[in-house]
Amino acid sequence: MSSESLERREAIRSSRRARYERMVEIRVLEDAVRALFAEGLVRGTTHTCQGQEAVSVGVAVALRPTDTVCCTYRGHGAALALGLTPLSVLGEIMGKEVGSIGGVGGSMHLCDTSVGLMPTMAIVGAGIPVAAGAALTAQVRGTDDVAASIFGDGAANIGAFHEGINLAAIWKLPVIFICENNHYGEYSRINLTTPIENLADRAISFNIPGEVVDGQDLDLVVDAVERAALRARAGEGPTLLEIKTYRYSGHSRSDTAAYRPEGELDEWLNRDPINIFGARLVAEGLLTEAEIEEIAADAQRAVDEAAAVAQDSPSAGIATMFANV
Ligand SMILES: Cc1ncc(C[n+]2csc(CCOP(=O)(O)OP(=O)(O)O)c2C)c(N)n1
Ligand SMILES: [Mg+2]
Repeated sequence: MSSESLERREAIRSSRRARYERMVEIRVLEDAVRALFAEGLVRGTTHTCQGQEAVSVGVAVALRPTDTVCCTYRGHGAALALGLTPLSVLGEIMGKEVGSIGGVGGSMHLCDTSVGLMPTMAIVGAGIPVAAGAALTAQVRGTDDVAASIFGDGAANIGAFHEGINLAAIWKLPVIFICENNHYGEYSRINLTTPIENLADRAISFNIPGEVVDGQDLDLVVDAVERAALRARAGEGPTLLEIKTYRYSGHSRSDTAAYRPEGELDEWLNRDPINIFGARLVAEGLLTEAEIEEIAADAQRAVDEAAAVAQDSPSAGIATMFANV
């Protein structure tokens, strides 16, 4: 699994077409997760990231596999982008032995350290101090690796956000704080919970750079994360990136997101990250319209196949539960 994850990671680092394919794969897999959940094949709860694919892929392109990434329970996209296969992700989500950690973690705890993915976390903001810790490791060991924490807009109102960033700023830790602002924390729109327009402005209070990034444009996400990584590798300390995006689905499970203002979803669908990047690759002569169709069909086939294999695989047994204790 590890070498396959690394190969998949290398693919998006070196090829723009592969970046497009990976975003499509994420979209198709997330749609499949919702369907599998509805069929009762995913237990507990699950949080999907349709609409936010450019953030996941952008971060994975800009970082190296030796860098550390912490992310949230909405982490299927980040895991696929970093290199995990559809089978290891779907297997984990379905609680199967073929999953990335043998099915004991499920949807909210994907992990593959061969590509730098720490166990994803269900506690809002929890990855922020952990990423600062991973960055401290790199600093103490004298490597030029960096750490990144991907967290939501809601996490910017959590104590760990302030503690983690403050510590990283004062010690100039090589870490990138990536706030994936999808405009909602559970069922509340950001304007109802947060009194400022741009969360990146909070960087001022830590005396670090803060930048608002258009999360619907993959190339802009890659550029911003690359710049922050360069800064961190050069010993200049952390950066706060606020990547503005939108989650097309509800918060979790069967949430239909009826609380959204009318027309808001359509506005964001008009700037879909997959369509924007696909059109750019067509304009660059790297893709044809026919290939766009083929890529969608191939992704659907691969995800359906992975789902079928996962479904036929054994569930995590009692022994697995104690294996890493
Ligand atoms: C410390 C903590 N408080 C509350 C919760 C319940 N909770 C789960 S998800 C969530 C919303 C977080 O929103 P955001 O950070 O914007 O991430 P998103 O779900 O939009 O990706 C909350 C409040 C939690 N898991 N952890
Ligand atoms: Mg949010």
